[in-house]
Amino acid sequence: MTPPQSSGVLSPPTEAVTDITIAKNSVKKTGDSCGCSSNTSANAASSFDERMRERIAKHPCYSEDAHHHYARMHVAVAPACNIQCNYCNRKYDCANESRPGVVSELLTPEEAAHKALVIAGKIPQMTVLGIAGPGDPLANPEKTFRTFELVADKAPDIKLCLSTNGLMLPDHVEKIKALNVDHVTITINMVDPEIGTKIYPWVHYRRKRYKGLQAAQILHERQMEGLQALKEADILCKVNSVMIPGINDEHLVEVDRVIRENGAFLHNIMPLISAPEHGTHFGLTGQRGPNPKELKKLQDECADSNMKMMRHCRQCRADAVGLLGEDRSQEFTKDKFMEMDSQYDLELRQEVHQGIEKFKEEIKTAKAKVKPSERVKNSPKILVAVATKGGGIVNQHFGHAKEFQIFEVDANEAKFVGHRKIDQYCQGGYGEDATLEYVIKAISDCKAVLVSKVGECPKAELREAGLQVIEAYDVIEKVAREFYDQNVDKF
Ligand code: CLF
Ligand code: SF4
Repeated sequence: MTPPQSSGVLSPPTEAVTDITIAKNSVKKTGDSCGCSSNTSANAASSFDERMRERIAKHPCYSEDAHHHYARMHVAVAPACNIQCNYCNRKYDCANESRPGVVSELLTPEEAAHKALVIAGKIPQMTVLGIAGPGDPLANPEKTFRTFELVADKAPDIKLCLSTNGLMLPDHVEKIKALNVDHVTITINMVDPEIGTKIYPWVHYRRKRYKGLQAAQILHERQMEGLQALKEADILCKVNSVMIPGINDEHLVEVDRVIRENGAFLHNIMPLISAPEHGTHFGLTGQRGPNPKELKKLQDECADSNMKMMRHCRQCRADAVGLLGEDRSQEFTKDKFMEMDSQYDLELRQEVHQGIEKFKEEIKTAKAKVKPSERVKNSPKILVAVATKGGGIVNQHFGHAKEFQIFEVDANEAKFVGHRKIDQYCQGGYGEDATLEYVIKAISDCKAVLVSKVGECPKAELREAGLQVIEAYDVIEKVAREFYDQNVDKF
């Protein structure tokens, strides 16, 4: 088939915004920009919606839309933890908010604040500073809050974010509010302490170690108390849940219901990543994680319950830097960033953000153009795999992709539903056959792969495996919907 034609290409909003180039389309306002896949009731007060939209518009985790454009960074200032999770090995970063098996460089609050200012200057689309480990931020409250104070003082436009297991959250909500931290994540894996006993062997609470049911009971009560307190303080709360097949997978529907009733804004169900080499209890006992199909099924089930569902989490590390799908932490190791000067410039940052917002409007226009005027019922749904460097554009060479974004497409829309990590096919200018086989396997449930370019060899093999190859440089949803319309009779 003929690939959908690009309608021309714009330059990035500023040179400082690296890797963001989008296709040019006429600007026309459309309504929703919230981004998280959701079914918010249509008659919700529009001023409330507008305020909410503003609060999440530049947070790459709280808004799926924002994650194509804005970056986050983490600083690893919080080494201690006060509980034990069976999927965690304390030699590594907190697995509630990080990929297991990763070790971050521990920083003092002063070093962390300097790093944040350096990166705010070098990557102006970095809008959020998160503290997510390597232990639990609220088991290290002085270091966590000192870091936030230092950054807020010098860089007031950076949003502050923290992620906690929740055990000490009720004690700190007032301070969190006072520091203007508007986004807090609690990892809640159960609302039934019996199930909790299979996940948490102990908790350390008020100078005493508790085990078994009592430990899980304390953790559960403190998490619920913390969630309530965040709601009362009007702080946006995301809940992370680790999906552990055979332990809490079926139970997470109930968790979803309870957290929603208690005011959580967003639910992020993450797959357990478990391997013997991580040295965790689950890794050593052979506990498996869910496959992408199982994860999506559970996410769909919970999304049906009207809860906003996060599907774009990358389980990033405690010193992550960049857009969610990329990892630039190695550019900013301690030996490097301590040699760099802070070039934080509020005006420049605001200019860059205005450019990004303009581009987002154009993307919305492109999406609106491929939307049918009336909703089509019962059209078949398919998946497509997309190679992108960000910006909401098909703009990456097949051989350079380290992940594919997965979009579910039907006659009405193309919706982001997840991502698949892969090894890069092209290494040192050559394609690896074994890698290609693995890549094809990772996206074998997709009907097409959308890329900016692909070599003849991998193209032939992808086609042989039943995947159509679409080469384009344009807005993802536009390319995906056009592919769908041109091939719908084959699905
Ligand atoms: Fe970091 Fe977490 Fe804040 Fe985001 S991450 S503290 S909410 S700024 Fe985001 Fe990373 Fe997933 Fe976390 S992709 S692991 S959800
Ligand atoms: Fe590990 Fe995080 Fe659990 Fe603490 S809360 S045990 S650091 S996964």
